[in-house]
Amino acid sequence: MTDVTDAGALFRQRLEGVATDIEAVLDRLLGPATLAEECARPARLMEAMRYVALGGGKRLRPFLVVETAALCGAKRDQALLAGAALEFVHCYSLAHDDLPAMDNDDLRRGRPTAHKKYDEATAILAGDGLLTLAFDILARPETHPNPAVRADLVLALARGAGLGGMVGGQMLDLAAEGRFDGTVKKLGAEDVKLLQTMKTGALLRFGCVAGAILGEASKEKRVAVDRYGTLLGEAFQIADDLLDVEGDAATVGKATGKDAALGKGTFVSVLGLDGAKARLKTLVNEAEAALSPFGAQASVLKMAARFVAERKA
Ligand code: GRG
Repeated sequence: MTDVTDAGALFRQRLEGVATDIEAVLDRLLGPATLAEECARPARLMEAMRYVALGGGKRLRPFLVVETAALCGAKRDQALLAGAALEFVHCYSLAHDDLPAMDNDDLRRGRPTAHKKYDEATAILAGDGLLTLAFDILARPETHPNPAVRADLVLALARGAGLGGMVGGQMLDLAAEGRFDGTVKKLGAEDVKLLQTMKTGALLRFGCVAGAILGEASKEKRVAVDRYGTLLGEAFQIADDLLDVEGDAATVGKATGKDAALGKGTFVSVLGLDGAKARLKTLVNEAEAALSPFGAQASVLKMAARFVAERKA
């Protein structure tokens, strides 16, 4: 049996290690030098992209790429590049989600949101720039020498981030809020699950699958990390919904209490507080069980599932 205390300390150490390493990679990728076929890197746009991408954050998604890559025998440098691509997509989504046309938030990661710090047009373009750069990175030979692996990564990220993934989930969320017809929708448990699987879960799932793609893992291992990522995504969102109800804005780094104020359908609204907490426990256990093909090697990822469920920010 895994020693929870040791695994917890090891998990925190690994997460911090990835956060430090990914920060350096993101910084390098957002440097001022133009690349082949680029004409110029406009200073204000570069600065805003750096503000959005380098301003803190737990770096959980790159951590998932690095850890699953290690389990599947892929190189850490390559995992950090794929992780950087994923983090860029995540950061773009946060900047766009904070815009007045979306959630209209003033605070993100404990700092002014991008449109508050700059202006709306710059925040939109910074997000666009980060999204595009993510696919640029995945297409580079330094991310993986095998073009089929790179194409697989590009496809998987596009599917997770786009119409049938995160962007589609955001659309379902806005529609449920009554943005397009003025009627707040009463969502059932399955509606909330679908919406959140797309909006939040799809990128976390990609983080786990990316490691298996990079490591050209067996079908069994890819299916295992895919399932782990799917369960982790749901756990992450339930924890997020609980933080919105029970969290403290200063610790969470953004406004809380917004879901109830908007009458939004969340895991808490459909399952109740106790039901959501019980579901969270089940998900953590199932996520841990999904990693059984990796045996004891998966102890850090198992702790990651607990961390996601118990996080305070
Ligand atoms: C605008 C295209 C578009 C999509 C927006 C993911 C998303 C869709 C919006 C983010 C809004 C939000 C707060 C969702 C809840 C879950 C979530 C993604 C929380 C933030 O992720 P963390 O906790 O953040 O990993 P850090 O700052 O640690 O990176």
